[in-house]
Amino acid sequence: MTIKIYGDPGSGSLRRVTTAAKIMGIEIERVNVDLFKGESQTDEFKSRLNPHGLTPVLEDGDFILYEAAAINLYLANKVDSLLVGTTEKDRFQVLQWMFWSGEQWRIFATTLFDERVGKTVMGLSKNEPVIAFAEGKFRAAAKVLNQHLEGRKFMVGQALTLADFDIAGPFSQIDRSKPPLRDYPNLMAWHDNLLQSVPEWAETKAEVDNRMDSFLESVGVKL
Ligand SMILES: N[C@@H](CCC(=O)N[C@@H](CS)C(=O)NCC(=O)O)C(=O)O
Repeated sequence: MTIKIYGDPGSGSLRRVTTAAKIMGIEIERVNVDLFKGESQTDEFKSRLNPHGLTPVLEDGDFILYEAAAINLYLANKVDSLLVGTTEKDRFQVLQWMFWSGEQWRIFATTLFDERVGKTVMGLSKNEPVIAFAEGKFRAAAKVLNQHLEGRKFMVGQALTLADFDIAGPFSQIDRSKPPLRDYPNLMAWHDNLLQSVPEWAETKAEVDNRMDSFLESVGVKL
């Protein structure tokens, strides 16, 4: 039975999974969830797939799993992928960055998305102190990442791992939610290298951009 992945093509979180699945050669069936129509917030979605009303969600037979990082580890485990790291130490460092990026990195990019994109689409006014707080936290984390990435092509070791996708997540909405990434040259160079050396990451960028830009145009929103 094919593994189903639920999500919206405009989602940077879904993109982390679809990119990794493609690289690992795992066939998935995409199930579209229109987040702008609130399709992840229905009672049916919450009771069957994710009580938090968030995507992506994996369905593998009767097994349901949410959180993109957990889904990627599950997929990697199925095929013994080296995307989890090549040595034991690398594998724990991959986990370190994956856990850290959920709590200390992407959360602030998500806040900037909610404030700058979500609220604009809904016609609500932005909370400037919240934006300033999120930007401050994001910058503190970006500074450390920028130092870590000096002279490196990948987050861990010498090869692409799941940590790269988790850290790269905020680049998905860079021109819309405007996280201050462009002030950190090593981060930008690392991400440019990902786009050039990992065609699957470039493909999913185009998918996110197309979905987001056409949606924003359809509702007359210019950011
Ligand atoms: N920590 C979660 C984040 C998931 C998340 O924020 N998903 C967003 C799309 S990128 C979503 O489904 N939002 C739906 C909503 O808020 O209604 C993960 O990494 O999977």
